[in-house]
Amino acid sequence: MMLILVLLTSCTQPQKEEKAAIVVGFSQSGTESNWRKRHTESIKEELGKENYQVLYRNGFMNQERQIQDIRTFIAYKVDIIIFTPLKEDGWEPVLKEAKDAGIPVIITDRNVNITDNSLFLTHIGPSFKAEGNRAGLYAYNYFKDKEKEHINILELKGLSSTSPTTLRHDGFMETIQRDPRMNITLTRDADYIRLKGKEQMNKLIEEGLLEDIDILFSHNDEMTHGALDALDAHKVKKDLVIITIDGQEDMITQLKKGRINAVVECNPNAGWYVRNTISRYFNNQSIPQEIYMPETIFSDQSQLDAIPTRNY
Ligand code: GZL
Repeated sequence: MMLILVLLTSCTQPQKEEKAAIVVGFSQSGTESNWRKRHTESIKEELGKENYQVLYRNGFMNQERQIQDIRTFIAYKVDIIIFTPLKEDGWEPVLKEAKDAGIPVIITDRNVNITDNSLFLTHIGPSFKAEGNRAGLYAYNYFKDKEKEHINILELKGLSSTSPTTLRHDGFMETIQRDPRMNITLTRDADYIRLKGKEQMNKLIEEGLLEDIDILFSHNDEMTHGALDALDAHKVKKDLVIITIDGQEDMITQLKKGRINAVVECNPNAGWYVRNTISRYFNNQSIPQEIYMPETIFSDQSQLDAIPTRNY
């Protein structure tokens, strides 16, 4: 009797549907800096706290590869796509494919240059223009009470046609124009890469072009490290105001040593914001079109021993 009872209940009781785990496709642009590595870790760590299945692809700074990665996610029918665009253009077709497949897309860190905002759910990232503003404001305040006829600036720029490079430059220009003595007299591209920063600075030193430069404004810490490597290699002893962006631990160390003047923070810890946005999406809660990360600036005016340890 008992056996029949067990068989009956087990057959009649519907098997509890195991809710399939949400599948997240995460396409990262590359691994060019410690900042980027932290950005990746932060997102993976936070998504790991949910029982999501995460498919991670590294685009190795190759947009074509990244587009293929996103197409793989679409073919795999993931539930949502997170991606950091290497550059700002060329994304419309694949974002349209994702939309046609009914897959929402969250853009993190760098942004895309598209007109149709329905092609993505939201952008989660820094305010690159504000970072440029803070860098320029530091430069302006540093020289405002100093007697000097001209203030010449060398700008080490990140990868071209990317939102951080464009907006950091625009933000910097916006604030230095308060001082007519200030001008960017030299610009070099180093793609956010340490070795390229070193190569560009080596060339400028060898060509004698560093002589008239008062300020180095560098779009990220990796390129600044490269520039410092070149200055050391050539034993350059020159008063140079150095302003950099990211806030890597090893750059805060240089700030504390007095080697550089200001580190504008670019917050890589997007993980919690991405996790929260995915949760809001699947719970049908509202999501703003733009989610900015909190950031600040550390400089020789800050209480250096109060700067929180960086996790990148
Ligand atoms: C900015 C990010 C930039 C960092 C660099 O959010 O895209 O790319 O500033 C990184 O370190 O290479």
